[in-house]
Amino acid sequence: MSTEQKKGHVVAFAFPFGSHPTPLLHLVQRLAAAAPGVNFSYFNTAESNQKVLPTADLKSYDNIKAYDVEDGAPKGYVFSGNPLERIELFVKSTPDNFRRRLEEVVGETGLKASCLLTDAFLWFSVDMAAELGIPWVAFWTAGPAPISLHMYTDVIHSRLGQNGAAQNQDQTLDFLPGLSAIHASDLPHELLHLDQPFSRLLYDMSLALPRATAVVLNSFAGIDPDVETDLKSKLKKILNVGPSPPPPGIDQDGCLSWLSSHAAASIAYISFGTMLTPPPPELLALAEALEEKQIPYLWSFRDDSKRQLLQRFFEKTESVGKVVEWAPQTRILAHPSVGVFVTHCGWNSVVESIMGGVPMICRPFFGDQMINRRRVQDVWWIGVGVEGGVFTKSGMMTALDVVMSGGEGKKMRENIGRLRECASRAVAENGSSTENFESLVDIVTSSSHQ
Ligand code: U2F
Repeated sequence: MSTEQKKGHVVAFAFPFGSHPTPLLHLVQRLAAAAPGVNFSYFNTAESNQKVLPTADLKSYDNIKAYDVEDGAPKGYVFSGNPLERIELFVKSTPDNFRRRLEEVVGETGLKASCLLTDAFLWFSVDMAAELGIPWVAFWTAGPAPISLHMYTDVIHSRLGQNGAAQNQDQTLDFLPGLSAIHASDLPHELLHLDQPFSRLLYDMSLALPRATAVVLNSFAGIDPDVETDLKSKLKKILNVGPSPPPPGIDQDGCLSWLSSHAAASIAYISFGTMLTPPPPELLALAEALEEKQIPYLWSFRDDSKRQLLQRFFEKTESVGKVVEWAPQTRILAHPSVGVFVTHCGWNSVVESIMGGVPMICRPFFGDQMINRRRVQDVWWIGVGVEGGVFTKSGMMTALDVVMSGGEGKKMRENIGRLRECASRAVAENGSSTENFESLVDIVTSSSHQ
């Protein structure tokens, strides 16, 4: 079917940082396969597109086109190194950068937008969609608990105060449905302090989400039932469509054959996602604990500024360790040799660990990661945090003992098994995530007939 013959034009706007753009692109690909009669456009910054598009195989879709939008950085701008700087420049350039590009694309193709499917952070889409008279579908890339906490920002401020430093950090949020295990200390900085542009963006998002036609999550029914029920009362439609089918993940460094030469559940897989590396003293403590316990490890490590620090450790442990710049994570976590995942608790990593049946040692850093750690450790019982919240040699050794050799580790694996069954039911034929995905296809295609 040629572009002109296709009905409808779904326009996806990515938030171009961390692992946000990739899951949105995967969702667009799933939708494009399910609705071949609809055109899809994927808008992202050039820098982020250069990272995500090469792995996406868009050539096999004749109904997806990717476009670059401006990132807000003036020509020749020299970044200070603060990661928030890029985000703030980008946020300042919205919504005009997306609006301009959309007008150009509509002009070039003659295809008016029939639905906006955007990262939930890009809340301005609600007004843009209203102006165009089309639905706004918001994609939330994290779990149900963090979105619920954002929806309760005002209540949290009235109970705890806006100044995080003045609070009792151990106070639990037992005044919020399904969130009583969360401590004040788990709350992200940007939820408590609304004075920064990024915090403001998240607050504005929480006000906009109830107006969305649907909010889509890479999550599944039953993982946080009380939170889900409460969210249903606040949003028009909430569609858990996960866990998303894992991307193939190319194994260019031979991780899988390396894993296969090891005993079942013997390896520690270490990765801190796409945005961070722990600070130097913690990296050293983690390395010392692995060495002392003689745990074979597979480490996804690509921070050249900190590589020198670990060089001696990597050399000394060469016979038991493997270090790669990028690992096919979903396939690694599904491998029987992996016994523990040392993680920052990014939402995708947590879901992938559940699907792989691997218990976690959690060292969260920012955003939703402390909330995810709390759920892993105290609600689902499928992992542990590290003593004192930061890596120390002794704390890490204790955590490794708990997860890899004790009866507790066995119990965690059983608990993960139950969650995994729940996820598998959700994505089976007639499962809730399968049905939700069909509803999403309906929203996208019915708006195409307007
Ligand atoms: C931000 O999270 P991150 O991007 O840092 O981390 P994850 O949500 O865990 O996603 C990382 C993804 O990258 C993949 C891995 C995940 O799908 O499988 N990956 C890989 O394939 N190979 C590697 O060597 C390393 C990673 C943010 F920081 C979090 O707080 C949020 O929860 C998250 C979602 O909004 O975005």
